[in-house]
Amino acid sequence: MFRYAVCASPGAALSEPVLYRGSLEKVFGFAAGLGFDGVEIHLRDASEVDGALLAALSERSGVRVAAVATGLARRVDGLTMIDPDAGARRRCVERLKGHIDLAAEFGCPVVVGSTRGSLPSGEEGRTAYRRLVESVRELAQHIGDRNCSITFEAINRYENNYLNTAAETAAFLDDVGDARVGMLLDTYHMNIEEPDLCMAFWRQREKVSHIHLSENTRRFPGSGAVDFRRFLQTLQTADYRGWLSLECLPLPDEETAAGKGLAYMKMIEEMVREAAL
Ligand code: LER
Ligand code: MN
Repeated sequence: MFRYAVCASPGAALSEPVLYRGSLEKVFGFAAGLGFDGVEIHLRDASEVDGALLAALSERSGVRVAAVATGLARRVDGLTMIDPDAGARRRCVERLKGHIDLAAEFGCPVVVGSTRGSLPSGEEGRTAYRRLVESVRELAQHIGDRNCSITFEAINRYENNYLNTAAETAAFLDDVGDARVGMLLDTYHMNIEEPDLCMAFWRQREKVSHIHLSENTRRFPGSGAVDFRRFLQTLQTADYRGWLSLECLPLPDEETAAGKGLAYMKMIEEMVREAAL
């Protein structure tokens, strides 16, 4: 059985692909009611949430904290690990260490992606890339031997101008060279960047530690053109053990998107498992 999570955030803008906004009580209540196994929490800063409250809500609802995501640190506060200003780079790395400390309390991965920024051209770009490698190594070292990891996301070219495909991201992970850093694949970004989603996943299956699900339109699974049946078949063949996290726009509204998206994925999973018998 795959494990499904839903993305939520206390303060994200409506344009962000998270399904639930607002109080954590509401988020965990909805997630439990709909049958999700986990909640992926998107935060600009770890101080936005109280770790003890999060632990109590998770315990009470039986819904796990699936991941802590960091992209809002860039999209709201403009922080990147490649900023030409050394002070701004440091603020970004320290901010992400806060996310790691929170995630480590729950033994879950930290999603890192948007804070890589976009590279300038030429020598400056090569310097910025080296800074990114160094920063991600520093973050991995910050994890130490705690039960946590970084899952680094391949993101489409319109949001970040490098590390767009699974293969490019795999080469970056080789440069980082730390087993605590794996790969996140997101079907929305893959649909833009990859000729074949299943092949892209299959080639990097040893590295993939987390998956975001949404349609080509970034709406809930089952409302668009992504072939989730073939995708789940591929995950099953690869014996994928990470989370499947619904990272979709709250359209037409959050409950419809979360409810229909999860029901669709579970139905597809059942079909795939029965076909394999
Ligand atoms: C973050 O997981 C992501 O996929 C970004 O595209 C959010 O804008
Ligand atoms: Mn994503």
